[in-house]
Amino acid sequence: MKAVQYREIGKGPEVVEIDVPEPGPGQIRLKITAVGLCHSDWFLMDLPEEQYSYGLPLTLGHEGAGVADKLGDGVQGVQLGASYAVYGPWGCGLCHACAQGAENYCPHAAAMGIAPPGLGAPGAMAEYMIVDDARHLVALGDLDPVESVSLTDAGLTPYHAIRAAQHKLYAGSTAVVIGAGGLGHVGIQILRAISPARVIAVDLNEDKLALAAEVGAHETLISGPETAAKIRELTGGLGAEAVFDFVGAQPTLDMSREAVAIDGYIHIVGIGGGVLPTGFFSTPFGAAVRAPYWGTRNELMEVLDLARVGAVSVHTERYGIDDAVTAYGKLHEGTVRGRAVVVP
Ligand code: NAD
Ligand code: 9ON
Ligand code: ZN
Ligand code: ZN
Repeated sequence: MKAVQYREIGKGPEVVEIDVPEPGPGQIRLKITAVGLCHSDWFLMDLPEEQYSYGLPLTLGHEGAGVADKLGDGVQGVQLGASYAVYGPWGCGLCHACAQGAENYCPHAAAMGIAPPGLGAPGAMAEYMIVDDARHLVALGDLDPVESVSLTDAGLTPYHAIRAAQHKLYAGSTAVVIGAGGLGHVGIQILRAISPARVIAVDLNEDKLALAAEVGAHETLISGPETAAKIRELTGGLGAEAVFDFVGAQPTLDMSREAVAIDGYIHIVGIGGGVLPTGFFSTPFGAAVRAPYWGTRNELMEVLDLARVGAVSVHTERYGIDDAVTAYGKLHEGTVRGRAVVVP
């Protein structure tokens, strides 16, 4: 089968031919119907060898959807031929966090050698993939897999961050979304769907800001050294009750710190390598800073339900598997509008 793999440090993704995998006991083989490209794929492919820990060769793709194609021994509750989304942050399944559906915060996964597909385990950017357990599948039903696959990360991750800040998002409050790319453009829609907050979107790129306005941002601002002051101006000097930074680089973390209100929330979602000093004389009184990771299983169900009622939709660009390298190139240069999705 065809697969898109990262095989050699510094060489970027490659389309290769590999064997179709067989499901072991308890596992499910999916025939992939759609797989999203995330900027984290570039985060790991840009790492120097001494910091790279995802294994090689790595089949990419941590936003996956497919049709159940073959069941390993003992699998129950999965319908052959039915359409599923893959819940990516695989945990041990047994601990307190996993019991709450928060496998994204399983403290045992790494030590047990459990890694998410596409971020250690073979991912979804292939014609087939193996899912380790039925609990990592969520039924898509009638949802179009291409339109909805990115909800497993570009939807789930902002949803998880926004839900944790929801008590700050009362009528009259302001939420700032920094980075209106794959995650950000879905985050804006989630904010509009589940809160009355005013949404200010910030990006370096005018096209991304146009998309942000199209999907519901009330205000859009070009990102730069003056942006935090503009956010303060728009909020009568108070700042934003919640800031969601989908970039996480030093300039955007500085902006987040300068733009957040007293007792506000900063959620650093982007893994851009910046550091945000928190404490007296650095952040406003009461301000909380959090770096959330992905989301929970039940939150994935909820975000898919938001799509079912039409409250959230992913703007997608479709590519065949042979064009995956081109799509990754566009993601790297910042010219994808919304999310690039490969349809094998
Ligand atoms: P993307 O490339 O689709 O979007 C990034 C957006 O940020 C682009 O629109 C770009 O123009 C904008 N941007 C870049 N620099 C900026 C700046 N200085 N100011 C304002 N905007 C700027 O990326 P994505 O796939 O949406 O991922 C966003 C980030 O979130 C990445 O760092 C990714 O690795 C990370 N991520 C984290 C988690 C998590 O669990 N914490 C999950 C998924 C992705
Ligand atoms: O889902 C993503 O994009 C994040 C959570 C991946 C982070 C990592 O492990 O590189
Ligand atoms: Zn991702
Ligand atoms: Zn666990």
